[in-house]
Amino acid sequence: MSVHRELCLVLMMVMGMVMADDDNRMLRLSLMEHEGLTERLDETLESSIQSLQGIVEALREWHQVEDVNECVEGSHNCHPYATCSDTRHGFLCKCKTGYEGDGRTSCTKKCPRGAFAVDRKCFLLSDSDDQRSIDDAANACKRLGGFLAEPEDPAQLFAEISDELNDDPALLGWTDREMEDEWVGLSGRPFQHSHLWGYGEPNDAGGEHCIEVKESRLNDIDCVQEIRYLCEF
Ligand SMILES: [Ca+2]
Ligand SMILES: [Ca+2]
Ligand SMILES: [Ca+2]
Repeated sequence: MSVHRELCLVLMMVMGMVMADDDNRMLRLSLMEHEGLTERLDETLESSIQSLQGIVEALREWHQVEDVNECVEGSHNCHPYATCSDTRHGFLCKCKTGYEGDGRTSCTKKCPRGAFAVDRKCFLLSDSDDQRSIDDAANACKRLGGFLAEPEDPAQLFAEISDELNDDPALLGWTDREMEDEWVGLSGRPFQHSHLWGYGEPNDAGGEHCIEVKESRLNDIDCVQEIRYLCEF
């Protein structure tokens, strides 16, 4: 082997060692990076497992708590015009048919078009040119799905509709035509609003057996008289 060839071999060996050393450094760096990533993955995994364990524990506790029927024991807070349905760990409130609202704080009567709700009832005042006597008015209300008004709280109703009435009288559904001074509703329900008669009324002047509201007071009138009327739903 010539000296020249030996020298070449030595150089190649040295270069090989240098290159191998570079490869090792790269490998070490890559391993360090990999270890860091693995550590971070482990931490993430551990924290996820802890979260899941927390959820499982909460679900277990939730299932262990004994449910109560709030609707039966009366601890629900459904609106008086709503129905209560028991559910696991709670209850549901739904407004009754004909009412709308959230079932807890409100359930208001769904009124026909043009009518207004007062004290959970709907009332519709006839147009000013739609004037009828008692039986005709009662039939008109019936055709609309209601009846000639016999409000439970007339004072509140009259206050609410005073603007619409604009001091016009309106016919209501009470009469004493069967027996003088024995006032009853066309529905048969008793009349309980004697405190609302106007001054000197009822006076049965010439035979007055029907009732109108005028300026928030009651007055007996002749039943053939045709005036605006109030329907109730
Ligand atoms: Ca329940
Ligand atoms: Ca009378
Ligand atoms: Ca009168």
